[in-house]
Amino acid sequence: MGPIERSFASHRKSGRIDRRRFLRRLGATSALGGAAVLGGHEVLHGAGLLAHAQAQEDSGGQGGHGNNGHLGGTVGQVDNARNGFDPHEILTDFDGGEVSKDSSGRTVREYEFVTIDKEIEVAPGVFFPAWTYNGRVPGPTIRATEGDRLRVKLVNASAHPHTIHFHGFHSASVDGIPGAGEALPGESFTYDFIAEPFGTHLYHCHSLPLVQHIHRGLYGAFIVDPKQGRPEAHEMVMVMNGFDTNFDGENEVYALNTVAFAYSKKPIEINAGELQRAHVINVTEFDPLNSIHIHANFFNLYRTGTSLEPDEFTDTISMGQAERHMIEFTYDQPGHFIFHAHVTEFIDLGWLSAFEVV
Ligand SMILES: [Cu+2]
Repeated sequence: MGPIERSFASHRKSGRIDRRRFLRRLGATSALGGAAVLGGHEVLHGAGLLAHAQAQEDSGGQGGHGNNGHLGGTVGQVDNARNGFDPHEILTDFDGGEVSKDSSGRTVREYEFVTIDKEIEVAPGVFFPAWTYNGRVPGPTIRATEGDRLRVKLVNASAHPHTIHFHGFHSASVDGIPGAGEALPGESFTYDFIAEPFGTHLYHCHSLPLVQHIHRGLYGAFIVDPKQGRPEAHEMVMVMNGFDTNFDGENEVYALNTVAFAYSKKPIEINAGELQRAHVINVTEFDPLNSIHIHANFFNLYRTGTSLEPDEFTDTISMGQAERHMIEFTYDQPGHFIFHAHVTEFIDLGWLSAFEVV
């Protein structure tokens, strides 16, 4: 048994109610029409997560809603309008900011990020008290070209101090840590730096306690394109995240871009023969690893997106927290192809997705 397995094993023996039983109990509660108050923090009502998957297991694994009912899922729909964001839009809404040129002719991209405390629905009927950049989790996907100047203004409209810490090169004064770029409630701070090196990066809050500030939802993708560009492709951002909805130090819900099963209930439509490029970023707290595996295909892996040539050709990659990679693949034939975490427990808890290749 390696250190990671040992860590999982000791975690499970800790005497807490494990998260599967938690969700099954929750399903049973909601089936009786009740509402659950958990940990003094959360009101969860109508939750069918896992209970549905379990019911299907019990009935021989058949039945189902959507395209992958036999693999589990949730009953009902998350209200994207109430959340204020749609995972299907987050996939491709690259934000180039407010663009201008400085006196030297350099491209300047300006952004305003407002931190807002907001309850979001991460699975049907399962709510999480998030801290957000601009009301969404993950935050806006910043997209720049290597050498562009970024000016990102953080406006803190929440109840806690926050920062934006960018992975990439910048001066110490804009590192986005307490003492160097932290905005107290009601205050603001502007991070001004050059976007480099090129790659698939991330940003996140770095106020203390760090686990709280990241896990609550203060993170997002930061994509820096190489000056010479890359081949034409359909690009997507996939942030692997998890939510500890009862604040017991374990995630109860896993997802790509926040909403459990969003892309298995409504698969991502892609074209056969078209190059797909996904920027995959792991921000999952409380678990040492997350992973991605695509079915019936392999991908070219560009580690951290910092190279023009692939590092590896594979179908599964495991990632520690803040690790991120660019993957490229093409489906030649139409069909329904799932992709998911290969930390398989996460599948049942929401990290199951699918492509509909047309
Ligand atoms: Cu914060």
